[in-house]
Amino acid sequence: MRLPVAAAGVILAGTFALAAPAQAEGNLVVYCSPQEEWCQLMVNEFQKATGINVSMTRKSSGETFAQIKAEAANPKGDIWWGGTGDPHLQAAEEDLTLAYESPMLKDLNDWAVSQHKLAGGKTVGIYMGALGFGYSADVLKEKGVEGPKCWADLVKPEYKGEVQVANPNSSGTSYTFLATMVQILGEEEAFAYLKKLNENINQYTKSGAAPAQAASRGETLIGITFQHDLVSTAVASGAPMVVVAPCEGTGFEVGSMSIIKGAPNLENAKKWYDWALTPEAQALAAQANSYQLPSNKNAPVSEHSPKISEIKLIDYDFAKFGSSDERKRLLSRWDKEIGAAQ
Ligand code: S7P
Repeated sequence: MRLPVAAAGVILAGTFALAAPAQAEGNLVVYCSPQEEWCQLMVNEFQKATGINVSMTRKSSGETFAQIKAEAANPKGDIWWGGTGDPHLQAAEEDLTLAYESPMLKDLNDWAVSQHKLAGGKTVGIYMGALGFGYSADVLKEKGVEGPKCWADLVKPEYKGEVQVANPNSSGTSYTFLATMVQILGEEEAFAYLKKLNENINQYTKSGAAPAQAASRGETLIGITFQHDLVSTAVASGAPMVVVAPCEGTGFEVGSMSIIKGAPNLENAKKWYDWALTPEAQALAAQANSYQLPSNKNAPVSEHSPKISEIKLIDYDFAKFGSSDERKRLLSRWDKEIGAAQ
């Protein structure tokens, strides 16, 4: 998919107005894992709608999981909003988050409710997005190489030093990539592939979306990220990004939300949870240049959102790859065999 950048430059205006209560209604601490711009807009609109004073920290999915775990004896956060579903499932299994039945559940797509059921009610899907990779058509032309179409292409010698992806310890995107390759190729072949790919990698970044931004600036030819992050980059930078849905098929995330066990402001965490599942709150994504598929069936889908029905998705096994043992084991194998070779 090649983005019509001129058309993509228009960011949707707000489609609703939230009531603005006058008085302060207590506090809420949000740990936020999507892009900063979206986190900030959510916080501002929630504060306006409820009068609750929000303090927000933005960190990648793996980093947020590690923080919640480190704080378990004395929780400081109330709600973890966004980030890939696997570490939310791990948090549920490790009893770091709380079960909650929102009245909004009935309005959600099946894939969002499945996540809730899988975690015994301790997490819920808020958006969905497919993994892929992308490059700038201008940079490709300068380099004089063919554009890759498949995961298998990324290990070709012509892309030596030209591929960027995040570190799967900090980044949910990169863990999704690791789990996707294991599911497509089988574990042994996947690690052989990752070792070969390592020869073409110029940097393992901390944040999952960073390789898309680097590709738009020509700092790397290819960035492996979620496809919606490549779209956001194209819209923000105007670079002629080519978004690739890999020919073998690809994995996807169910971006999730969880209430932290021991939340100091539990009632306000539930208010955020219910509000974040409304069509109005989910419509804020496009205003913040974020193009995941929303989980509420009545939320608008941006014209810039990658068309999930046209992407060959694998049957991603969230129960297995979101389980504590499997995530720890795969990350530790990645550290030994790939990270250590850096
Ligand atoms: O940019 C949006 C997004 O890709 O960020 C979330 C997630 O935290 C990925 O970032 P990291 O790889 O840095 O953890 C995704 O859930 C979301 O779609």
